[in-house]
Amino acid sequence: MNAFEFAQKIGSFNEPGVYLLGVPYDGGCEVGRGARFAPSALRLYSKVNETFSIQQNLCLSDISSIFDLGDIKAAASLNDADAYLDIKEKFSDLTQNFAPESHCLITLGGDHSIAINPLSLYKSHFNKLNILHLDAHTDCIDDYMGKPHSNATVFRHASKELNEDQHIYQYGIRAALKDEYNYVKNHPQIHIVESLAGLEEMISSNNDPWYLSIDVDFFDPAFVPGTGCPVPGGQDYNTFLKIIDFFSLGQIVGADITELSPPLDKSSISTVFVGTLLKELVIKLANKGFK
Ligand SMILES: [Mn+2]
Repeated sequence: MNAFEFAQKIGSFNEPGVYLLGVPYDGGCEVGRGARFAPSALRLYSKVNETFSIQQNLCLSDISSIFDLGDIKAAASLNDADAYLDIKEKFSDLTQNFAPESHCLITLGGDHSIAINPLSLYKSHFNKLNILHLDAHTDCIDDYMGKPHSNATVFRHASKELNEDQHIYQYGIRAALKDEYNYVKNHPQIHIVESLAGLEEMISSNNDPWYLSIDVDFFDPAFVPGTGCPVPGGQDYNTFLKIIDFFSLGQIVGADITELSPPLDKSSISTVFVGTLLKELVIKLANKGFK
């Protein structure tokens, strides 16, 4: 496995810093698979992408505290349901030494079902937590096509384990089933944010830690066609830059990026888009300094 060009290979949580972890699993995806190839495509793209961020005036190569944990893989012989559980167990083992004051984890899918692992980890470590979910979908279906653990159900599961000081804010939502949408609207701790100005207000007025969960179909298919469930009417790259700029340093404590599907990305533009987004996010999270 190639490591990210800008990261040091590492086997476990140790030194303070930002940690990248690939989860090449797309068994939670019923249509448009291929997200299992995203971690390796993003690592490969990091070899050619510029390491300097003009927006943040900082260079990845000047930051020493970025680590690549490699990938968590399920055994190839397992069916989807068993592979999902195998990954859950391996993620739990790997994060035994995760310390929220010293470590920041960015998990790279895979389909969005894998996000249940970092979401559970962060919910267990942060009594007060805001989860910003950027997605075209609410991912709150109860049981999708007979599959309880899929990319369409992950936030339904996550929403069941929230304490009263943990909230989910969803932005970019533009596709849902009626029942799913009603569930979200009636859940006291899931909030659909309607505008960018509203999101800015929400973030600037809430200093509790934020976790960022990104499905790349948040973006318009014109920009990111390489994803399993594209929905028209999405956001653009500059909106993402504005969103991360709403956060003060240290306010984002972890993130996941899911649903990039390289086999559906014929021109590679989606990998370029997500690889560049990842660079900005890593710089933003690493810039706070670690002790
Ligand atoms: Mn989605």
